[in-house]
Amino acid sequence: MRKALITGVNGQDGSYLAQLLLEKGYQVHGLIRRNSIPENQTARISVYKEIKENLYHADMCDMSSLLNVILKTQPDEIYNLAAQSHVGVSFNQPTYTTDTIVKGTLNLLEIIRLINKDIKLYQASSSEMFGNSIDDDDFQRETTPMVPVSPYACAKLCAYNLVGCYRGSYGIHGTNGILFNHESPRRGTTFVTNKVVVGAVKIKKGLQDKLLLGNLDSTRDWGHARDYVKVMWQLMQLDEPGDFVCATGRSHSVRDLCEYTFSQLGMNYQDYVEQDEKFMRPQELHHLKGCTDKLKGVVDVQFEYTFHSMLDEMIKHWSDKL
Ligand code: NAP
Ligand code: F7E
Repeated sequence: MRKALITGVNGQDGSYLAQLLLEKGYQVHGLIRRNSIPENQTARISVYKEIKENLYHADMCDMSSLLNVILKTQPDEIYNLAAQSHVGVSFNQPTYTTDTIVKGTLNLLEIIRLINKDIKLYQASSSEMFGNSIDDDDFQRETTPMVPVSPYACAKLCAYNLVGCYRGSYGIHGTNGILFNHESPRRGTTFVTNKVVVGAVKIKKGLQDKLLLGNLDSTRDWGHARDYVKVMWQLMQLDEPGDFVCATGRSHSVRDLCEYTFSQLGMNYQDYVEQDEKFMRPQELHHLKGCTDKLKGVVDVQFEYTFHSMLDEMIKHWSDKL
């Protein structure tokens, strides 16, 4: 039985990945943080009974806690998904964001180097690393210059480079998935997709009057987390590690997102959405659209969801729940 360790197992992606790996017959171990409300630690994974006994308290910034978990679990594959993952928050907490991402990734690489170089590492890299660089055809790809514009993205770029450095220097099987935005009903509600869906559903139900947002003109290449965790696993099965963009190749603006969501609920977003300075970032990444030619050369990419079917699922989820 293959063994996987997921850092950030209680996150959006961690929970879907845990489910996928359990279905594939893995023994799945997960790293969680201590929270004063214990239920919050496992909010997204409590349905997966098989991993209940395989959860360990640890923190990405605490190397000894990571070493302890890795020695105990002896994983074949580590999926490093833990991070302070909110770009806006990273401007308020740059040091902590950098610690979780850079120090956390380096801690894992050093442990792998020192105890077992056969452990494969998947690193959750991000399209944010490109910043406002864009190729002439309007896409970002593996060769597009990376010029990050937020503390989060700077940290992700450093971690990305560390994975490449350890791959070249020590032969570690470290793969960077450069994932573009991916969402789901399990997305944190301060990310724009779920914020818009929850806000629109609450307005429809008379629970809220208006929705305050930041920049409506930025565009993102939004996929579904359930589709993207399949790619994470596929990449880890390759003989050769590498750096790969994962995206849908289609882009929509925040305004498009609002328009579609409110119209599906029989409303006009312009009657309810207001811009608020509080949600603007000191520096914005304006446009993201990913080219997956390299990825499609090595794995069979089959996405189940489109932008609209993903939003339909999220709208239904929150309409039922709220
Ligand atoms: P998420 O929902 O925010 O999950 C992040 C997880 O990391 C949470 O479980 C969180 O714990 C954990 N975590 C945070 N700081 C930690 C620390 N210091 N020590 C241990 N665990 C810590 O993020 P996601 O959307 O699933 O994303 C997964 C990874 O992919 C992240 O690294 C993110 O930066 C990256 N990424 C995401 C996207 C995207 O669009 N979703 C795109 C590209 C890259 P709690 O559960 O206790 O909060
Ligand atoms: O913002 C704009 C905001 O916070 C998307 C993370 O998973 O994907 C995510 O980062 C866009 C930005 O995601 C609000 O300015 C407008 O242009 O949902 P988001 P993100 O910043 O793209 C990347 C790939 C990651 O790696 C990250 O971990 O929407 N926007 N108004 C807003 N955004 C938020 N959060 N809240 C607003 O009110």
